[in-house]
Amino acid sequence: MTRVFIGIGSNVGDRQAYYEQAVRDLGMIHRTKLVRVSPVYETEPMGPVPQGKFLNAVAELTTELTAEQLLDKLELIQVSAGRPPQEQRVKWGPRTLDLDILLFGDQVICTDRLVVPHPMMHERWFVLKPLSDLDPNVVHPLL
Ligand code: A4P
Ligand code: MG
Repeated sequence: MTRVFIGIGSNVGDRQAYYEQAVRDLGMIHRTKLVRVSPVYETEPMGPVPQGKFLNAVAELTTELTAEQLLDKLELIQVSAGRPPQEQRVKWGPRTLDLDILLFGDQVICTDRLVVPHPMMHERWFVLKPLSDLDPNVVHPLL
């Protein structure tokens, strides 16, 4: 079993509904258990693209899946929330639902598809605050 933290973000449409559906969907992933979710925060958009405010939260899971298998499930959940498939997206642009693997146990992964820990998590209040709500003693495996 691997302990995993997933970043949840939404800044398009009914953000609260996308968030709630994401939590339900995360709870239904095969060989995976949803442990708990952080409070939800409304946050100012970060990055180069002008866009609306986000709702952000972090979910804690335990899973028997590999990180790549879990990423496949997250991709399905995002598309079912109306997000266009990967090749049609604007990098850093607005999104109905974004699910990022922040931490996957203490694994360090760097492939074409997957970078874990998520590259900028340690600079982002909208990640660090909900993550520390869940567990203030979490340790970043690299920093
Ligand atoms: N990918 C690589 N590593 C990971 C990982 N650890 N978790 C790949 C999930 N996916 C990962 O992701 C593009 C590809 O990244 C995926 O297909 C996967 O193979 P994406 O979600 O389609 O693209 P993106 O979200 O635009 O890119 P990225 O790099 O995830 O952007 P971020 O870092 O999520 O930034 N401001 C606020 N306040 N709140 C936010 O949530 N989010 C962003 C997006 C910008 N500003 C924000 C927020
Ligand atoms: Mg993303």
